[in-house]
Amino acid sequence: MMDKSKVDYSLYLVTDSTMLPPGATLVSQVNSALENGVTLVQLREKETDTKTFIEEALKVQELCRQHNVPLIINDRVDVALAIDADGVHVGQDDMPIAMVRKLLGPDKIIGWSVGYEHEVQELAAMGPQYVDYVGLGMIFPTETKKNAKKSPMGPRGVSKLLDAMQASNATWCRTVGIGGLHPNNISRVLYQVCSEDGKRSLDGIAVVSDIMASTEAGEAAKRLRSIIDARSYYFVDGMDSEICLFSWWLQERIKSTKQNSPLIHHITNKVHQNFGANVALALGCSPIMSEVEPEFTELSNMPHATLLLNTGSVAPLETLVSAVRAYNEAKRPIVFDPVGFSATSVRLQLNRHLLEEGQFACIKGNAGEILSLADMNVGKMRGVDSGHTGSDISILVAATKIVAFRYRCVAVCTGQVDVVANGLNFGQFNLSTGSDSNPSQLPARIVEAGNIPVMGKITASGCSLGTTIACLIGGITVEEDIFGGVLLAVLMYKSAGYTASLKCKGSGSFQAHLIDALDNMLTENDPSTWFAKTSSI
Ligand code: 3NM
Ligand code: MG
Repeated sequence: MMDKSKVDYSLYLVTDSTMLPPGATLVSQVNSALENGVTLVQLREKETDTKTFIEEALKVQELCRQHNVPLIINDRVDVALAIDADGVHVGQDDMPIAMVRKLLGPDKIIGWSVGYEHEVQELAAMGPQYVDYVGLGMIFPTETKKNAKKSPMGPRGVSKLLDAMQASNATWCRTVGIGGLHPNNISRVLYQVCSEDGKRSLDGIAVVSDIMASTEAGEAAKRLRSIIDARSYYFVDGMDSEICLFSWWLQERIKSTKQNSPLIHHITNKVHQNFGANVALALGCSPIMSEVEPEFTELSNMPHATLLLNTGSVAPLETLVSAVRAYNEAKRPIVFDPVGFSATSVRLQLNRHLLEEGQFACIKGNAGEILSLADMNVGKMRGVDSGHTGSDISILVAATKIVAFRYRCVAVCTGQVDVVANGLNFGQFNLSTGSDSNPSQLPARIVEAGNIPVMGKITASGCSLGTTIACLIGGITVEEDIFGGVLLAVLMYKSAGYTASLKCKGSGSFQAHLIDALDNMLTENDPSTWFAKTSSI
């Protein structure tokens, strides 16, 4: 007898015989998958006659039993009862849960497809006797589910559903993510998806095509298994997250930027393009401005390619989305600058869409943008850009930490005092139990160099901090980290601003001096002379 409280949901195979590659059968694919780490199998055969379905189900059941893996039947409660399967999975339009439970009895597994918060509320209202696990999706676009009524919710949408489950105390219910999951996005989904109280993450992932359509189903399952078991996600392959602020470390960092001369792909607003390119050149990097979709994949695969995505750009949403996909897939960092995050409804939608779907190494914004991103009351914060009081700073620190946590990134809030918060969690994720921390516990630092009013008199000075961050994290190689790189960039840029403000004769020459200062800082590489200071908060 299966004990349903002990089911391992980590790698859930959902079948579909219509996509089998030549030479493979349903049974052969499931067998290869079971031998390589799949922990749960669902027979989901929409186009098979009942008789054949039952024959196949019995064969799959025998294999599952050999591997001690539960077998779930999609939709067909009658088939599940007839063969004594371990459970049934139903969608929102299938038999109501209460009836399924009545027919199956208390010991079988019931899974339910959930895509919206109101469905989570229904789940919670039913209580623990009904649904054992939910499939949360769809996460990314997929060809597998024909005529899907839902649109992709991205990892962020899944986190919101976990928040709803926490809020309604649906703690008994296990969760798997589904929809468009493949080796190139699974680790970041598991890493990114977490309830905001830090207590709940996905129990596993469910895939159809990645295994069923594979000519090497065993290899496909093995690959997924190793990604899940690694419990880690890196923005740059092989990177760790030791933060070290000794001068020599900063010097090494700068050296590696110089040596690697990262390609800094800008998608940014017109006003920033020229300035950003000059800042990148001053920092020894190669700038490129491209909104040419067909070349994104090629660009993202160039050595040390890094994307600065500034949504003050006028590029269409599809262009921005495909840039994010290309860099996420190539595992190269993206610095996201959501300019005027919620200034208009169009921008809000565009920025939200990108945040729901992508994974960013760094999100940088001014106080207004960071507060909006954290869903904090912006009305109260009017005027924060000019002169913080002590309490203002603590609000900004709290908001920056929320953004860092929610989007699993390093978040930067710029202003007279810059705040940098680290939500990377050392690249680690857990299944089921959340992230070992909540937003308020994240490490954060402030960076200050006094007030530099002339900074606000030139255009795109904030955007060029984005460029600086992209340059410094673009040069990162193994063993080094994003948080340190972002912090270094913030320190460097603020110090350059301070130096330039002493030398300039007005805002026009300030810009030239700012570029000079960055250029000199890179050449001299002596962080002990930099003016800006950082402290933890
Ligand atoms: N259910 P693939 S998405 C069966 O959102 C199914 O509920 C979904 O297939 C949901 O792994 C989906 O090939 C198909 O993308 C997932
Ligand atoms: Mg169904």
